[in-house]
Amino acid sequence: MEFIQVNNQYKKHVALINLNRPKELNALNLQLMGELRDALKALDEDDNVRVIVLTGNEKAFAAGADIKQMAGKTAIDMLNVDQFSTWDQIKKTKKPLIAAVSGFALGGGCELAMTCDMIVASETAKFGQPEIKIGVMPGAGGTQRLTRAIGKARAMELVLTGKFISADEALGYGLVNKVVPTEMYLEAAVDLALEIAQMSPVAAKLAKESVNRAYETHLDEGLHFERKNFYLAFASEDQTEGMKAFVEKRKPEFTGK
Ligand code: CO8
Repeated sequence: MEFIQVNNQYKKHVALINLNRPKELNALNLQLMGELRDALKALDEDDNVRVIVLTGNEKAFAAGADIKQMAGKTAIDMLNVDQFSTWDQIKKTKKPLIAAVSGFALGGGCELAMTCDMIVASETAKFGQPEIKIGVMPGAGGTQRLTRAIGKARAMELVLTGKFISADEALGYGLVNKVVPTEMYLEAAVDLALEIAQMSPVAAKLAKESVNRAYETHLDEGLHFERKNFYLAFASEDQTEGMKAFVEKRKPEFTGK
């Protein structure tokens, strides 16, 4: 892997992926996205990993798709490269995925953070969809996920002006889960991951899938989907263990079975 670093045993049951193109502010070129897709797939299949944290560096989570790589492309080049199949694959990650964001999360970088399940931000984080300033528009979910996350009026303003919002504004808008001092953003994201990693991995996957379903369907269908996953949880040893441990007044030992 040239543009990312992967640690599948960063902390107990928590894996860490670092975007690693610091000179280019982690601009998301095709190779980086391919590496990220492959790493997430491998971590999703790794039984020891229960939660994944994705981060950049203090200055940038990612400043967007690689503009230099896209600059000379035609519509047909873009169609043929089909970079969004990589994004579709990333979206299929079953385990909880937390973005630890500091500095710039712009364009595709903001879209990547929003593809994660939760965002922990440093107080210096900046979010935005500035594609309009370079004559295009968001293409990896920005118009859809941002609108769902912060509402039409605010999303429209960010997408049409390209302006950035601060971490505190993002918190107020409901885009991020928490804002912490810069020196703590990774630790805070990992703490959240460790908390989730103590839960049943089976239940976590089913619950993640169900929450995401709320964005893709109407209420009746979503409730139906939730119910099926709720029943499915009862097929796990973790359900037996979790409820038994409650009755016996002890901490459950979840195995992911
Ligand atoms: N692509 C390529 N290179 C970049 C990018 C980028 N998105 N962002 C920064 N860089 C490079 C700069 O060119 C510069 O390189 P060099 O030193 O060789 O000139 C280096 O990173 C450092 O950048 P700056 O000198 O510009 O740093 P500043 O601190 O002055 O400015 C900014 C930081 C404000 C973040 C500025 O770099 C900037 O505006 N970057 C572009 C932000 C942007 O427009 N992002 C959206 C890109 S389009 C997009 O994301 C479409 C998504 C849909 C498809 C998704 C598929 C992956």
